[in-house]
Amino acid sequence: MKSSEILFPTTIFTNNLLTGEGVKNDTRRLADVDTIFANQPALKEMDRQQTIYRVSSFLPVRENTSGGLFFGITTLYPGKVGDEYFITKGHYHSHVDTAEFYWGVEGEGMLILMDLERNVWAERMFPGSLHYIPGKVAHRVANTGYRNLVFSACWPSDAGHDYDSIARDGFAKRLLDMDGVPTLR
Ligand code: M6P
Ligand code: ZN
Repeated sequence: MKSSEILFPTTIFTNNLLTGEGVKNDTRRLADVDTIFANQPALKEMDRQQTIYRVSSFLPVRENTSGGLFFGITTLYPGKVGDEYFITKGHYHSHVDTAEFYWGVEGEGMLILMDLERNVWAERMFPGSLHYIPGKVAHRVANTGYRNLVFSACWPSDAGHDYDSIARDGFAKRLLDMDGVPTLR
């Protein structure tokens, strides 16, 4: 019984990292995500062991629990493979109808979105930008700046990640640095 008790939270969120119960930290190195980039010759010249992003997630319930929520904070480092900005893998949700919030915390970037008809568009990310990602929309983030891009996310615990569709078909457009201007091509 928690009646009248005053509790300390089991999980803490400081310096863009989570610590405590239910926390999972993942590191994505260039070697883990190299197939997502178009310019494979440019990639061959790069240090494939470099980390391109880190994800700290708070998973207070089991994966696939209906009615629960997950929380994450991602730090995406600045850089490019050829003209293409560093990006997250990107995914649809396995339960394709489920939505998600992303919001910008630090740095500058772009949230790249693609619907099931493969229409692609993007929203600018900056500290305080808030993004509602509806169901049936794949989402990936690009760092278009010179500093770390930090963004947070909140999604249903039964959403799941469908990476396979993106691994197979990619996004229909890429975000490229065209003379210093981020451009979808
Ligand atoms: C956000 C959430 C996570 C996701 C992470 C990195 O924090 O959407 O579910 O894992 O971004 O994105 P991805 O899984 O596409 O690499
Ligand atoms: Zn998602």
